[in-house]
Amino acid sequence: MERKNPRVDAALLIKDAAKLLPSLARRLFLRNTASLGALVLLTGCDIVDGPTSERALRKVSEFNDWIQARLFNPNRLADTYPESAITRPFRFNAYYDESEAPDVDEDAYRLALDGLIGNKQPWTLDQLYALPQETQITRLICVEGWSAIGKWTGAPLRDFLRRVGADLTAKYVHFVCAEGYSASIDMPTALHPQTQMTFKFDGEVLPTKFGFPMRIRMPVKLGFKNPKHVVGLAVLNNYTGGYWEDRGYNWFSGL
Ligand SMILES: Nc1nc2c(c(=O)[nH]1)N[C@H]1C(S)=C(S)[C@@H](COP(=O)(O)O)O[C@H]1N2
Ligand SMILES: [Mo]
Repeated sequence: MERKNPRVDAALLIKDAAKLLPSLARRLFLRNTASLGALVLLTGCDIVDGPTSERALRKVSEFNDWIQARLFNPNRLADTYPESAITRPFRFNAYYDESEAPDVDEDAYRLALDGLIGNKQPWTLDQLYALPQETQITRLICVEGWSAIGKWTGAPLRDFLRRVGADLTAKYVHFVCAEGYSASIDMPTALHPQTQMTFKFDGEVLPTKFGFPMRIRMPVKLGFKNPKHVVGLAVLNNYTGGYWEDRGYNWFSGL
């Protein structure tokens, strides 16, 4: 939580969170069609018994993803903040303890490319560092109920995707992380101007806990869709899910 100006910040936080959370689609759905009958119709499932009701909920969640992907405005920017708004210390989060963050060897590091990409030559860290870079001060919002404003520097992912000859009409970009985490995003989000291959946090080389040597930072997605320690990137037309996506979080989870 920021301490500078709690009143103003609370208002901004609600605004940011409201944009990120899947509330709009859910509200529309609830207002217009929420009834047991509508749910049965929408999902094609009889939702009385346990396993079927789970399947029905999954269908609703897929419907939510589908609506949200269609509401996504690729030109709308997430809010940016002044240096004074940066949250220090910044919060660490992962499915493991901070001391277990993977130690990636920078000399051995290669970013592996796969799928619908013209030039699949792996990239060394020096090659990645040579890409034109930008800095953003934006808010990371975790689904667990906290958020923090940070400063990240790196190359816009869309520039990288163009450079390697990725098929920009493909549906998904999938990321693989050094310790086994993964996430996949829709192509419009991958091409969003604020979606970044990040090399620096708060002006310094990414510390281990925040994803050394490279993470993907996307202020238009919830925190869990911002993979750290990225070692592989694939451009795909088939849905692959991800670590939390496979455990029930909404796949789209974005603005
Ligand atoms: N490789 C990897 N990336 C990850 C995670 C993880 O467990 N492993 N956790 C995600 C979650 S849930 C959040 S909220 C953010 C936290 O990023 P931070 O440590 O920079 O705050 O990282 C995301 N990226
Ligand atoms: Mo998170």
